[in-house]
Amino acid sequence: MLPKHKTSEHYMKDIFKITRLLGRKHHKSRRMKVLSAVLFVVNGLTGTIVGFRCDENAVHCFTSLDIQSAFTMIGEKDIGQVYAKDRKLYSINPERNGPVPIDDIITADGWNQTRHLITANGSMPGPSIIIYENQKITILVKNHMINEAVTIHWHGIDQLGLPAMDGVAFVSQCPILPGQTFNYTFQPRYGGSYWYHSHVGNQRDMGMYGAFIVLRKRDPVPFELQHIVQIQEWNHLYNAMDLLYANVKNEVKSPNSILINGRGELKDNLAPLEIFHVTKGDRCLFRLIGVGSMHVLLFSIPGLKLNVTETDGFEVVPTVVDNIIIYPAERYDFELDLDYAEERIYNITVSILSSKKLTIKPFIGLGFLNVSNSNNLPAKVYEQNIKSRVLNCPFKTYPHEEDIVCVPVNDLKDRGHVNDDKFILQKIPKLNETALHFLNFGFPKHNSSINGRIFRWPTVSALTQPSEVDTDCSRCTDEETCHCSHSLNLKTGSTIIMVLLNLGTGATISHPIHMHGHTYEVLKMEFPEVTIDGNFTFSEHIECSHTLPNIKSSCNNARWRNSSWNDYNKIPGINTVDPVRKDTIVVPYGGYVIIRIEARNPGVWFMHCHIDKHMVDGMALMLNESFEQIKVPNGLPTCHSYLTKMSGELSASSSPQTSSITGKIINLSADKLNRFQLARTNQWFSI
Ligand SMILES: [Cu+2]
Repeated sequence: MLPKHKTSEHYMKDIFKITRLLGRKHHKSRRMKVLSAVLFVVNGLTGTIVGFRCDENAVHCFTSLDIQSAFTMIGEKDIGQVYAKDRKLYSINPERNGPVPIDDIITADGWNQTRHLITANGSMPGPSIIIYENQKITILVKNHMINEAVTIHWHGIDQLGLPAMDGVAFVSQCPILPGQTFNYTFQPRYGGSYWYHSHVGNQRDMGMYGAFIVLRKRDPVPFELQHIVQIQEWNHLYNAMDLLYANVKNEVKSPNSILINGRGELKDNLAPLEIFHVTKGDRCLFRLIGVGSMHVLLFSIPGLKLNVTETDGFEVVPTVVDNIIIYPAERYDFELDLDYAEERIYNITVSILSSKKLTIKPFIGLGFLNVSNSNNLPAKVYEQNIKSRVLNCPFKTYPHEEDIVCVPVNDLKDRGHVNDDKFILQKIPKLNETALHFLNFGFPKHNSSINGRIFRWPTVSALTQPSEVDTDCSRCTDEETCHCSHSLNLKTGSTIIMVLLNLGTGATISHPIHMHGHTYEVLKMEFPEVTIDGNFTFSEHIECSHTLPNIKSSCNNARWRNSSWNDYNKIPGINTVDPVRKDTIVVPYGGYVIIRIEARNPGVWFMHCHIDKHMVDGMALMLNESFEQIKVPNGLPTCHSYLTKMSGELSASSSPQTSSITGKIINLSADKLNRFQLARTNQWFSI
């Protein structure tokens, strides 16, 4: 047992270690503030996310999400407007003495000016939804807003055979209008940490997100010892009008703060923070979810190592690191080995990294880990390591940081728990055919795009009204960009190799690329060479143009420089044995990622950068997969632009406001596939 007096001594060491590792430019007042912050937390602040948990023995569970406006820093009834002080909240109502309960108040960073949010069930994060593998779940999403349409996407769930449940407005469904309710019913097949969020505009940046956890009955850590950690940067401008105004004035500002489970602090305001409780002798699992809008975050618990066991719902060989770099939409599950923990409160820190070279800024995100030790267990001491291991760097070596060892995400290896057949649709036979696609994510000619195609959103649901979508991108050339509803046809049963690249004139920062409807195997990641001074040398494995050097080309039509690599098995460094699977991967600035899927999940699947602004501006496309085999629920509502003719294709009845997937399933014919591809003949779509 450690003598009690060591606790505070070690705590001070911890404070200074954080300062050394993450905040070299930190000044003394910040250190003192962190110390006082912890003292307030000892008084018993806590934070919980109330959610829905499906009974372990249930076959089909039901819950609902009420999408509604909400406001920060306002309590119910006589509480009214509140302000933060000493990690507590107080009402400005003079008749309310003393602190008010914090659980029902959305504090965000405790900024005294109320912000308008869009939430599920009035909380931020929204309620966590927790079910077991292969349980069916029905979630009624009711839109209670008066001004805005909404949809909910279940991020990371592949929606096998149920593409209409994917929740992308104008891709997999018509948006849910004010007053309407949509019935999402689906059956997640494999366990892991997922999340849900709005897929309309930038609503998720306004609070419309929550955790979606799929438990495995064989999971080694009991549910009661699992914790959800949702981290994000917070910007007081993150609503559509403020962002637009800031763009017009060309003054988009850096984030104001960082939130952990919806709680953070603005400068020195001592707003309530999140605290997690663990006990020595227990196993404990943390499900880290990047719910941010655009910034790259560095997560750590200084003094404790993170044993990463999963990413994006995929189990990996446990890998010990000190810090995790997390981009928007990624998930990393880790365990803490509490044998090494002392009985005390540890800081949980989150820093913002600059967008290109990931320069580490002083941490502004703070939460707490309270370790108790009721059985007086001793604490082991880690072997002394001078260098800090950082998971998920988008380069081989960290610029300007000699003490950091980069652990690329493809160093994570398949743990072998998952039978590959779980990931594919058994009903569709596998063909002995492979297609190769190069997709360049960037800003050629300053346009957010994929292969120079700036995504134009359909004005109907592409899944149900394919003939009304113009997918013609022929005005794009090898060097010129264009606007179009970019889609990529994937042949049923074929193997798809995608080279996701970030090269050419539009390569400026790394992008987290998310694919709906699949998780993909990460067969290879190629990073730029970086000198300690921060000079990048881009990969030359890819040829952007026959006539221009890569740095002068838009790189809209890339190919391997060595054509023998068209057979992906011949690419040096390819891993087809134990690759990690992801649904969101960082495509490194100056490099590329090779991924593989099998086209055996028919649907129209969105693929896009998960930096919201990049997606909204056009870095997105639709995967038009096995279209002739797509099944959609009978009676799924359709919608039309006012400029189009009625399609009438699926409208057997007048549009119901509630979809039902209990109706008979109908097949879209091959004829409609052709119309999807040939819809450009419709004059209304010519611009
Ligand atoms: Cu991006």
